[in-house]
Amino acid sequence: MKINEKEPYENGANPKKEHLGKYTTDNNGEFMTTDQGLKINDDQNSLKAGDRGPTLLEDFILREKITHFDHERIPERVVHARGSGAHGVFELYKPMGKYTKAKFLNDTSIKTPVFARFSTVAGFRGSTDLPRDIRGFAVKFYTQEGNYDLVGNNTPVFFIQDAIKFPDLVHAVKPEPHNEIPQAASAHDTFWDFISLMPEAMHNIMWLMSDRAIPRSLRMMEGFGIHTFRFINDEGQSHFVKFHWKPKQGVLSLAWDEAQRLSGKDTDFHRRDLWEAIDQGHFPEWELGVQIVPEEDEHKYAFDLLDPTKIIPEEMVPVEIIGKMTLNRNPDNFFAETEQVAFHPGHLVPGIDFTNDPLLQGRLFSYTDTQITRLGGPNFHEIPINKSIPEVTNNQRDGMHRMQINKGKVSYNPNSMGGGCPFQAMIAEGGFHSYGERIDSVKIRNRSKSFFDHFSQCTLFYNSMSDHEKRHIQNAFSFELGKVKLVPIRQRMVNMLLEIDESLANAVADNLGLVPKKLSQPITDIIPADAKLEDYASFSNELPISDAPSLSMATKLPTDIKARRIALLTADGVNDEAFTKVKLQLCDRDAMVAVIAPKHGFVTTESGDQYQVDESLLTAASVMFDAVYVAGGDSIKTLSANADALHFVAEAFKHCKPIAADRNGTEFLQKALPEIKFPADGVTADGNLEQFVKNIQQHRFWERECGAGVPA
Ligand code: HDE
Repeated sequence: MKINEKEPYENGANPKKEHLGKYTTDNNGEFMTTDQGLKINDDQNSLKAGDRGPTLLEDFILREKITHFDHERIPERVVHARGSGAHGVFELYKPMGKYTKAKFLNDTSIKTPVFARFSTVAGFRGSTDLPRDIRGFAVKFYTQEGNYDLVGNNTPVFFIQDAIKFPDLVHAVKPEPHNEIPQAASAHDTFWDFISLMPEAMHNIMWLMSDRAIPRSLRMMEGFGIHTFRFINDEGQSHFVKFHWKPKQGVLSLAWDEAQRLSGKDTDFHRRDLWEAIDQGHFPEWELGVQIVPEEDEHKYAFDLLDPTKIIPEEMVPVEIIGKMTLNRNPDNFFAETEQVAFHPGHLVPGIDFTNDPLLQGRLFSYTDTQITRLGGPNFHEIPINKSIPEVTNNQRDGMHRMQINKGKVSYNPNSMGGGCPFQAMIAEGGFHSYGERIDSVKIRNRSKSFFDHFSQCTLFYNSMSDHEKRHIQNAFSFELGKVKLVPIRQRMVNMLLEIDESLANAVADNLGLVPKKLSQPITDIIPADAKLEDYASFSNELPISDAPSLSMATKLPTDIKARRIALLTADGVNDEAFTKVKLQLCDRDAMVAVIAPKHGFVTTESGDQYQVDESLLTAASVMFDAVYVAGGDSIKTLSANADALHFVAEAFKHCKPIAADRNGTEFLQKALPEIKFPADGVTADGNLEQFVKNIQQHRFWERECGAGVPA
């Protein structure tokens, strides 16, 4: 039996857990002991000289407990500190042997266990889930050939082209060093100062200013490997490959105002959403896609495949779907698993290899290096969440926190005393062999001219947006730059936008009270001293397409309402059908319906039946839900007199959410939204449940933003 086939997720059997063996414990039925295994008789009182006397230094139980507590924290990740993880499984749809010999991409009967960690980039570990930020999308595949990590983001490009700029980028976006403000936000001077001098960042900045950077849920994001990698087949032939994760849940966003409010109302909104969806059996799924480019086409495109600030538009090279990841188990312990998991783009298996992307090359150094500080030494691969399925057998020895007890005298190679073990594996036996790329060049600190076009793909991205997405990008730039104090930085940014799209530059400049100016010459600080300015100035890529629908989120709506959150607004006297029909039918479609009422406890219907309240108007807010249903009845009198209830609906309307009411529920809507004429887009006033469901699938009615607006 193939080891990966011992499926973790059926019948409660879990090879990862078996593999964790004695490390997992739930304390059930056990005596409390010290770290030395001594049974503890009193864990409530320290040892003192007399009832009221001083505590004695002798109290080793107290000292051990406090000492351990004192050292409970480890350094958080330098970036991507705030994260949420889940276990799952990867299943292959079709063998990919033509391109790669990786075993987990060849045998459709293998189910590969995975652990995924999603993260924000800039904020500290305890920061909000809801900043405008890129999200990390890292997946560890526990394959039979060792761990393979696909450490990507939810945008397909990155801010910089060369690893040497990464510390600068991160210093610029993190809270400013003198006062550590602002937390988890790019809307401040140092970030935009840096960006305004780094035109290569503009493509990822366009994604960052788009709705992609305020996802509705971690379950509703696409993921991208960003760099071009290589697939290597059994013949040693290489193909370039880009990786994509496509969520089955659709690709959806929040409204920016909503994200900011959620940061206060439920700062763990994304973490909770992922946890509850998995907990309730609504397992999120992503399909894995690949874009494959034959080796001989390396120079065919108007952009460089090694440049991580560029995409290969799907309209030029389609994404081939090859498998599916399902996240189906929450971690048992956040620290042990989500916090201690150590990803690394250099964790490879035979059949996958690197390219010379200079950003990727730098990453290959960084990840192990950072784990040594973060996880306290070189043995972090022994932490259960990081352990590979194949046993680790090599001559690495000792170091902090070594768990493995290596037997025998021999810890070197070659040896005769250990019978030559452990053996090196031939390629045919699964030994990893780097792709033999020919390299014949001079050493040089330079950037290829093929990396110099920074704006064509920004324009492509902007052109591909729907109207509301363009509007949101304009607003996001206006917000972020509006928070910048130094006017010359704002000016440099709107000048840069003029290189992308005139209407975008004008809209943002207008909001900032500025006029965009044509760049008189390219921004020179990234041009190497010996480069000719004319070469740089004239370098512009002609893309064969002027818009790419695949870039717009508007084309990626879900086809169901699975795990979407619906608020059922009620009070005593509500009609019975709210529960016997509305709630039931929505739950039948796997929606997550919460009963909201002025108070906790129970709500009594017209007929006198009682139903449990999930949240009161004090603890719930409309920003925690995708849609609101106001059920009619006598309850409407109570709700109409309740300012929180009126605000709940007005705010949902402001954030363009579907709203439905039945019977006299409409009167309540009218009171909450006196300026709005019903019927309005996305508002179902006649209790038509089918229409409400369709509206939830559509997610938001963004055109409402163009109306008068509501004071919520
Ligand atoms: Fe990372 N990155 N990164 N990064 N990165 C880290 O590693 C780094 C880059 C990404 O959930 C760190 O374990 C450098 C691109 C994710 O644990 C660190 C460069 C992409 C995560 C590091 C990059 C990523 C990290 C911090 C430029 C998308 C979180 C803690 C050369 C393809 C993984 C850690 C998790 C984490 C370095 C650029 C994705 C410091 C030097 C491009 C998803 O090693």
